[in-house]
Amino acid sequence: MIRKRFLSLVSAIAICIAGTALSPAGASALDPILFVHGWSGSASNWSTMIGRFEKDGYPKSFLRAYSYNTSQSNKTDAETIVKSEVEKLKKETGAAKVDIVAHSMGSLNSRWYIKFVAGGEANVDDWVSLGGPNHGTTAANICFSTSCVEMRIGSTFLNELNAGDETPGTVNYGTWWSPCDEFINPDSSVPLSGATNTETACISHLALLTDETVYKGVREFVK
Ligand SMILES: [Ca+2]
Ligand SMILES: [Ca+2]
Ligand SMILES: [Ca+2]
Repeated sequence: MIRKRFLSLVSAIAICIAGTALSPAGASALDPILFVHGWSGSASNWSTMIGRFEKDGYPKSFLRAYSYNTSQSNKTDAETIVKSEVEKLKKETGAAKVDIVAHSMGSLNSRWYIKFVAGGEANVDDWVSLGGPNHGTTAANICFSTSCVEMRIGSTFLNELNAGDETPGTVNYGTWWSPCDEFINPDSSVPLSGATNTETACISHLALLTDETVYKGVREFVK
């Protein structure tokens, strides 16, 4: 009897060890995240959010923010900068896919990357848009760079980006939009057909970057 119990204890331990071996500690299921800032923003826009992801267990190497020239076309950004940053992040982490978290206009060049740049869709697991002018904003009527013209309601760029499926392929799309966003007019510009669209509290365009409730939602979404 004792021996039998001992044997079943041994096999229980063996099952535990085998179970552990199937998901070794350190082999994180988390995808690395590329953070794409908006018009006239910079990598430092993401400091608060990156700090929170680190505190919640993401390795530093999994969290990449960069600065780029936001006056040029979003197509150029997608084809050159987003593409090379995704590839660098994949290479540095050994990951097969990355997640993208974009603020404001970063939503446009990163979604262009997924939709039109070769290999883009296959490289992205989750895509997040915080206050993205996904269907344009009247705020862009008073600025005149190539990228601003692209952000106008009904621009050729947006018509092309939103033609057919707004959320193409196997990528998991999520948007967060504030009913009080002073830069996105109308506020309903942000939600995308085929995405999980979340209304935030009444917060400003920049507060989408630092709001804790938004962060928690994004963290769950990209897991
Ligand atoms: Ca879709
Ligand atoms: Ca608004
Ligand atoms: Ca993910």
